[in-house]
Amino acid sequence: MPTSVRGIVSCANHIDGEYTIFSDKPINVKSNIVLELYDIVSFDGIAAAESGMYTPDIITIEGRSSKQELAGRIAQYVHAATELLGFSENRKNMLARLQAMVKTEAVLKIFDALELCAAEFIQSFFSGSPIIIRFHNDGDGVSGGLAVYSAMMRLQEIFVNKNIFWEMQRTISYDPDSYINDDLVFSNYDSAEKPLLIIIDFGSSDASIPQINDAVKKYKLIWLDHHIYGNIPLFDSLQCYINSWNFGGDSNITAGLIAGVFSSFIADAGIGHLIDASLVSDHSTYAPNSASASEASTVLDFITGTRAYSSMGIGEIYRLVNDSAKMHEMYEHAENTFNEQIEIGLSNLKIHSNGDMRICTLNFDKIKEENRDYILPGRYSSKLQDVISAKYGNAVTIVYYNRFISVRISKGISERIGLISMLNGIKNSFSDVESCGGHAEAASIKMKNPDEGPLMTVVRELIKQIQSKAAQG
Ligand SMILES: [Mn+2]
Repeated sequence: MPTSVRGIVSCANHIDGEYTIFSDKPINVKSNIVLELYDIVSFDGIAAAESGMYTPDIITIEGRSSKQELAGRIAQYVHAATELLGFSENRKNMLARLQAMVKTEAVLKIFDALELCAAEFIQSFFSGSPIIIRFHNDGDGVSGGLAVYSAMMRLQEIFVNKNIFWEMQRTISYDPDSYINDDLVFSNYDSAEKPLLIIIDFGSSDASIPQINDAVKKYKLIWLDHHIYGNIPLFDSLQCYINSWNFGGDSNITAGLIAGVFSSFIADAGIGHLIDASLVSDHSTYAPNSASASEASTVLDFITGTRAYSSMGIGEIYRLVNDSAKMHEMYEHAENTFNEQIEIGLSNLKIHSNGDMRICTLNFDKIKEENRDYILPGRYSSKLQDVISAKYGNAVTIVYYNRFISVRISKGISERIGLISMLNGIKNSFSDVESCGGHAEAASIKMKNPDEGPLMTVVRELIKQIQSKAAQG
């Protein structure tokens, strides 16, 4: 039987003619006439089972509501929905788990800040606002993405928000391309709540600042990160910028952990193993000593760092993670692929040994030419460095390919070498270098052109400077 519905437009998708209408709850409507935000509309219809979408033949626009009237209705609904989700019970459970796992005060401050972020997220979700979630393409980033996906699945059981977009981020900054994409997506909507952008595990760098400054004028931003950033006052003014360093913590409180806590206010189940995978993946001191966590971490690192799996969407990854037989199979495959490719690397390695540290270089083309589903070079150099340093102790691994030089340095010698200032010096004296970045143990150089000549000149200079630093030590 068709029911009569009367409500206020809280979000309009002008491209598809789809709207979120708020009666006593949010519902989806496809309309053949154009509706505007805050229109009061009525119609008779039946919602489709899957999407909850109404497609009435006739919609009547009865008048206009006020912003306050709609805000009041949404607030009332969000309050009730929050109770339905078991927010306060979930809060209690996560707090207890967290206090046992991470014994620092920082985590309690982060916990309080995240409660606010979760409330903002729920509000945006039930308003029907468009939401883009960008997560970094590594084990930590995708664990965080998956945690938010779990929370989203729980919310979708109550109301299907059709305006959700997931993006795996392949750069370490919120770059102009990403910003332009997000701006285009959001420009299709008019919504009572500003569009929401969620950033997980990347972006705390100078290169993000122009885009972030523009974005915060137009969107709501929830930004969960653990990368150290010097320019704290700027981002400190953002209410939902949760970087562990800003709360007296450090990178050991991973982005996946932060995103897991954020999500646990909404969905209590299934978040713990994602947090564990994230901690293992980013070598956190809080990482559990568990076989399943390291298996999950290996798989997530593998599928986000391998060309052949780059088209996997978040939903597909979510189904994989929750299928233990498939996970185990993928783990075997990942281990085999890694081992095979590391073997090729080791046999093509050039060794520029010097005293108490081993300096190795590798042309990544050797890996690429023999493998269809090769591992992304940055991920590969970290793995290779792990193997070399386990075998020989302190080591420097330099992997180069196309326009990039990727450098990995053992913790024990990173202070002595001072990689970042070294790379900045090289950038200033070689005009062929476009940019450089990273941290003391992992950094990279980007050349202006893929010419081998200038690239090899820079590689040789790098080796020379590292050797001279090593000799000083
Ligand atoms: Mn991370």
